[in-house]
Amino acid sequence: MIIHSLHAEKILDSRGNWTVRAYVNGISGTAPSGASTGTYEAKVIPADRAVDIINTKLQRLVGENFNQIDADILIETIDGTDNFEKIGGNTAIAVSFAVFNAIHNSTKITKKIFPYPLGNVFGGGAHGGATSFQEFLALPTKAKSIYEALDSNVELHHRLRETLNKKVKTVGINDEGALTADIDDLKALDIITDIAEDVGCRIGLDVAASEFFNKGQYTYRSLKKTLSPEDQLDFLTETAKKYRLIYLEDPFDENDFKNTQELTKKIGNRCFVCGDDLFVTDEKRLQRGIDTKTANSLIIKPNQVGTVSLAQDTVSLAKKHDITPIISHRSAETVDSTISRLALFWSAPIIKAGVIDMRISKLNELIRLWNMAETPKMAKLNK
Ligand code: 2PG
Ligand code: MG
Repeated sequence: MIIHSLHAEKILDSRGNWTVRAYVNGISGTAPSGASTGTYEAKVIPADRAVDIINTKLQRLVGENFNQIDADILIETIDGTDNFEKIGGNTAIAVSFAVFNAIHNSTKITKKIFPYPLGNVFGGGAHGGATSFQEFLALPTKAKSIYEALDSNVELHHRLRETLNKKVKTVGINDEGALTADIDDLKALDIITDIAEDVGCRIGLDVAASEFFNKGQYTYRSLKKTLSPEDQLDFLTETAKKYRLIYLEDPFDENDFKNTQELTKKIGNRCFVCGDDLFVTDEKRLQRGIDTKTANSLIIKPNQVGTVSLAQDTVSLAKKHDITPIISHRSAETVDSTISRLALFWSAPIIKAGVIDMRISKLNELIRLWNMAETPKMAKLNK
């Protein structure tokens, strides 16, 4: 594809902060951003600067014939650092997404295997809410179609809202459209698990443990307890067993490969033990995880590494070693739905993309693709 035009503008994201939207040949890509960011993520620069860089430095892409990899390599070369220190990972991903969308704009998507939506129904931590666990996630493992899958997740969200409204004084909504209430982590699990079975969902958690790890201890505010890493290992092993958890993301601090490995040894045959802040979509960190058998799945957030191609390299490495790649949104989003198309392109079996409010842009894109596919099928989950 020849890039005839490239330009950018500053737009608002779901937290009301400015972000950057790039256009390649009139087709857009937008940078999302996180609240519980991993230390090793690509650097984020202010939206004004990102816009300026796209409209000046990155104009070197205009006039050339590109595939995704060559465009992404040129973006990396223009930056010239390891972590997009100069042009910003947000600048890079907006352009890289726009390139992807422009390339695939006119081609019919022929992929048939659809990812299960992993939906955040209740939350706390850095996204707002009383619990230390950041996300209580629904996975509609029994669904036979994307419609059934989304139906299960919204049903769980609706019933949970009703139940909480009856039981708790103040019920709210956080950054990702997940419900919040003044209950502790285990009470929340009790209530959610009761409903989940009824609607065909299994439950998972994004512990996002780095956010409440301080001076070598995990402090659970609502449960009023502080755990050593060894106690955290026991606590999560028991919790996974008691609530039949199918998914546990970032169970330990982002530098703790060892305890994550222990947990995977204990529950990895029946639960996705997943690295997000731990791997930050980075090929080298994932390789370290593979060498030490640290986790059996990882979160893929293209903006953590800055380009579609770098994220794709990590997806390929994961698949080669039977590590399940889970494509994910960020807590601050726009209506950009590139990750839904990427999940299909990469045949990822799971996509983490929210349940309600503006997150529906990703979910409704999955529906569009489902209806366009000739014989669509849900992916196989190996848990
Ligand atoms: C996460 C994400 C998305 P954030 O931790 O997995 O749910 O949150 O974008 O704030 O890092
Ligand atoms: Mg996470």
